[in-house]
Amino acid sequence: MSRDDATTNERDESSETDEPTEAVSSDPDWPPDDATRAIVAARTADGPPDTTEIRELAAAAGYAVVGEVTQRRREDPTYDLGRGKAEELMRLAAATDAEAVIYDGSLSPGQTFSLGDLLPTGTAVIDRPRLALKLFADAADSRAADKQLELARLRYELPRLREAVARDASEDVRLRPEGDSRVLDVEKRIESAERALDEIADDRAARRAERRDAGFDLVALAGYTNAGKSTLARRLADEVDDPEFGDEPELRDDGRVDAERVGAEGDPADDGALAVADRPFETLSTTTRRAEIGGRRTLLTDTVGFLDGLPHESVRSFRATVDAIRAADCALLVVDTSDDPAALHRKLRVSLRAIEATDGSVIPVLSKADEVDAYGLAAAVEAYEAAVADLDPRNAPAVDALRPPIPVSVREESGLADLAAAVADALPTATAAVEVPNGGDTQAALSWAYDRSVVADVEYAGETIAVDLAGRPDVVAEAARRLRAEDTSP
Ligand SMILES: Nc1nc2c(ncn2[C@@H]2O[C@H](COP(=O)(O)OP(=O)(O)O)[C@@H](O)[C@H]2O)c(=O)[nH]1
Ligand SMILES: [Mg+2]
Repeated sequence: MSRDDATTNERDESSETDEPTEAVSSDPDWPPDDATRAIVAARTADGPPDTTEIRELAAAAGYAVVGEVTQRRREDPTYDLGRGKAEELMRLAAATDAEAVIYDGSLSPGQTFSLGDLLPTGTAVIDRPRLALKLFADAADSRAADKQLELARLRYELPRLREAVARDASEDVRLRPEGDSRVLDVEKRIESAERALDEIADDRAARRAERRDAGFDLVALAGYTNAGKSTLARRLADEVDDPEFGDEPELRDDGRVDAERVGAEGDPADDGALAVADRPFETLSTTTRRAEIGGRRTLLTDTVGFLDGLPHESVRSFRATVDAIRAADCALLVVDTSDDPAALHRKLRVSLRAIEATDGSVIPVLSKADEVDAYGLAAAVEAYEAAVADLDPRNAPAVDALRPPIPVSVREESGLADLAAAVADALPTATAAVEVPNGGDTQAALSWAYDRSVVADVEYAGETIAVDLAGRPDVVAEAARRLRAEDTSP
């Protein structure tokens, strides 16, 4: 063992004792009888574990957190936590009658079973991916979302099922997991869910192509859960969409109403609205609305937020989100300015990794800029830039597509014009100038161009019309072709 290892071990041992478990609430009416009592457990190798997010997720999933056990230590192969800490967790679970242990991290199938064996009988072991799947289940609201969720679940369950089968069969070599009918069944269901999702993805891609042909630029909002994506989407949206675009029913009103509510934090009348917005997953379906941004006709897609600790394959299951972002002409990556630098760094890394490579450009939006003063904003920009510089493009390919960040506050209506200008600048643009005779046929071609918002200027000079076109390159080219086609002069 090297000297370094020995030092690590010393620190590990001391941290097992110097971080006491959290005292359980003394309020006799808490937790409510109907809530599932849970203990949160967390381990980090560096720095003290921060359980804020996992507690929020647990609460959103309907758990009452009645205790907490944390440890600063490197991973233990058996329990993830060190043995001593795991036993402390077991005693706390017994003392608090906890029905579940919510683990802030990803447990291997083996660790899940070992921890389950150690804990009082009947205590469920729920790691972060399982908790996320539970939250996703509440949010699934369309066939596509159901399929994505089913696939993510099956992929999560498969290695655990293999482990369970292997445990049962450890004495009997004939009962190996590969041949087990339950394992084969799950594998078959995974294949069929993948096929169904492929079809849905193909339909979506075809619809995106149609929308582009109709002159729309595709803009997607991406980012970590709770970053402020939906609020920004509602603020930017300028009209109600038709159901064909896959909107949630409650979003079919004018989006501005909800955006105004953002300013009402602390107003008891608006508690409900804020509570809903703070739920990590309002919906699993992507939502698309029309929005005129920087003079461009766009379709703005709000996506499901990313979440740390989801296994990569599970994120891939939510491909409606990933596809919408990757296929967008421009993605707005929403980063919460009010996060501390460490959280900002972590969330940016998770988001950029999930986006993977993208063909379009990515505009970082420093959201909730009203939460900080000028000094805090400068610090946030600095933290953002340090985080970007620190990211390895091999792990987070989308880092290469990043443009300069734009601070925005929907609450205070600041930065929105800068954002619009940045979007217009990022979108692919072509221009063309055509001079055509002023006639009925030209008017038809001109109105085609107007419908697709590519007419920048028109000048009538006697018999001829000079038209300046600007906008999506393919639409500009088609508009120019149609106008010239009407030009029958020799
Ligand atoms: N102070 C402040 N809060 C905001 C702003 N925009 C959004 N929020 C709040 O941030 C939380 C998450 O917003 P939401 O749009 O649901 O985030 P999403 O999960 O990324 O879609 C909500 O409580 C919003 O009210 C803003 O400009 N300023
Ligand atoms: Mg949202």
